[in-house]
Amino acid sequence: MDVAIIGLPMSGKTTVFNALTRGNADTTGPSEMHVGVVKVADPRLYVLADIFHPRKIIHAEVKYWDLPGPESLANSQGLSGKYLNVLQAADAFLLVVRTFTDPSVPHPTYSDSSEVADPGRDLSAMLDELTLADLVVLDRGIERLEDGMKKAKTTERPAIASQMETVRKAKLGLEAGIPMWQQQFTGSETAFLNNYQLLTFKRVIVAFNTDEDGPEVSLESLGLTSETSTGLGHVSLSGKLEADLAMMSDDEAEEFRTEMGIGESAVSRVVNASYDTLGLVSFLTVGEDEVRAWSVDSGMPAQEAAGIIHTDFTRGFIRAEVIAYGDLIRCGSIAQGRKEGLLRSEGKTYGVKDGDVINFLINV
Ligand SMILES: Nc1nc2c(ncn2[C@@H]2O[C@H](COP(=O)(O)OP(=O)(O)OP(=O)(O)O)[C@@H](O)[C@H]2O)c(=O)[nH]1
Ligand SMILES: [Mg+2]
Repeated sequence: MDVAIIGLPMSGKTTVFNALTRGNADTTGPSEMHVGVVKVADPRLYVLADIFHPRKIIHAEVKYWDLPGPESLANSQGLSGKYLNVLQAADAFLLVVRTFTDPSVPHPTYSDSSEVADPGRDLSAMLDELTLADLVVLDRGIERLEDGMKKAKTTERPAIASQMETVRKAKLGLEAGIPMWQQQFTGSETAFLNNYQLLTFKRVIVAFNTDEDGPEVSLESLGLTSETSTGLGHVSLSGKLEADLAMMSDDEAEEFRTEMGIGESAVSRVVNASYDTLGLVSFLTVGEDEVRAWSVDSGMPAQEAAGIIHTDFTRGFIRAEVIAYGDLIRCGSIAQGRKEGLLRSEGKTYGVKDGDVINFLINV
């Protein structure tokens, strides 16, 4: 999964990136792009490894892309510059919002120290940037369709007219503050709109970057409209503190967390919020070679899930042998699971659930 970290300049994007990836990216110099990979810790893999003794344990991974803040907020091209391709390729956005009050860190727009931390205002500004970037793309699309219409043969016109109607409908929705993912379209409308790679089709997880002793931020307290706040994932974390902890050994960091009364690490909270927001689950595969976790949309048809392991597996799919993780652990082996009737044979359309241990039978 690819997650692009976005947010206003100086909101703490690179600091949060360092906290998540145990990175050491510079937060003092000019802003650059960074990429880092984080393993999604899944303790079930270790339990399975005790049974199967695989050569390797492979965790699911999240790749984080740290981007510079939008170059100019006053400019509608803010998010459509040279990083647009990274934004378009991302599966989700982690939107860092400043909540820390430190007056020594300047805000890009507000200079009065009483104004630097206003999470509701800054979150809305960034969500508006995403919407604005999409509106620019759609306006350009409408222009192109209008040009096409002028040159089109009579027989081609109805198709162009219906595409135009789809784009206008999407535009109206965006102007009413409804992100693309929340708008209702038919299958063919969605297929056409996907050509535009619109940013608000993607889900957003907000990371409120708080002071070290800062309280959790509740979305409800920010006075956002329901169109804006619906479906946003969110976590509160102190980027600076978490980046410091990420530099320590696991034991040291754990001790520190216990002493300071800080809960779960930022990494696992952000990953959990991302999985919840995107509706992702993990299925597991086991064998002598590797024990591995794969993340998929909850309920993804088994045939499609097989294609994540290898694209050829979709075509060659015969059936899936599935046992729930808990059942497998209780039985102690696949053979015992089969004996007890807990290993099920499932077809192409079976919806994959979290913790399914799956063996795909493939015709290659
Ligand atoms: N007090 C405090 N300072 C922070 C926190 N997070 C980031 N900072 C400081 O804010 C400044 C900007 O942090 P960065 O992580 O570089 O912010 P950014 O969003 O990546 O900035 P650009 O890439 O320039 O847009 C740095 O001086 C950080 O040390 C925080 O949680 N608390
Ligand atoms: Mg940065």
